Amino acid sequence: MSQEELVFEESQQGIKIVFWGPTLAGKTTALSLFHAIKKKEDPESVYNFLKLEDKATERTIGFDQATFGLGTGSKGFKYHLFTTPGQDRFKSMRKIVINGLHGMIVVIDSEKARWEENKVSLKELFDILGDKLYSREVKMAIMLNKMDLPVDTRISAADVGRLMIEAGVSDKLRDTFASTFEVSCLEALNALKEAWSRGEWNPKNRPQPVQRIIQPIQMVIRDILVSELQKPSQ
Ligand SMILES: Nc1nc2c(ncn2[C@@H]2O[C@H](COP(=O)(O)OP(=O)(O)O)[C@@H](O)[C@H]2O)c(=O)[nH]1
Ligand SMILES: [Mg+2]
Repeated sequence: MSQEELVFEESQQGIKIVFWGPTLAGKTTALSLFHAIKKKEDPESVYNFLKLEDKATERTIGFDQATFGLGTGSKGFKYHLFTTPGQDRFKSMRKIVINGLHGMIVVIDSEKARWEENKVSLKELFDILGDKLYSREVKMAIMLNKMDLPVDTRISAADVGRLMIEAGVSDKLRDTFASTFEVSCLEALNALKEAWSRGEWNPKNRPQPVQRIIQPIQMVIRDILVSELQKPSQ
């Protein structure tokens, strides 16, 4: 099956959410974390997880894709999470991956040195999908990753508005910039490992860094479901 057919087929049922961002921003790590948590808490809700990377270099060679069920033992509703490959040469694949999406997690690399890469990535996103993001047909959350970096080498949520404006994004989405989720996949991974090695895990009281990764994803899922429910039935 070609990648195009796979992406198309997987998104036929349920909802589709895509992680977008420059290469090495942490998209694959965030999706892997989400997958690990679901597998721990509710293994029946995990359908599949496909990570396309070169094992030797750990570099992405395509997109990642994972499918989950909403609620346990549910017959029907599935949600599909995809990541886009960030490298220049994957521009056409990115367009294929975002085809038919309902929601978007925009991953920004908080490292100051990555400001330009973040800008280029945002510009491309809004060139392709700006109308649907402004009209909120596609739901969106912003994940500002790598907040574990030393303060003087990284930006914070307060800088995201400026980054967006520099990338040519209209401030129509000002409230979305303002609700940027500051996360650290690295801290989440450490917290997860530590809790699991102690044999302690309570889904109702997850470690803070882990909860921060889950929140934007849950928010986008909720926003999509609310708007799907409000649509007149066809
Ligand atoms: N310091 C730090 N590094 C991270 C964090 N999240 C991911 N990384 C690292 O950044 C690199 C790229 O991550 P990856 O998930 O493959 O990025 P992708 O290209 O966006 O899929 C890897 O070496 C990760 O270990 C984080 O929160 N903090
Ligand atoms: Mg990746």
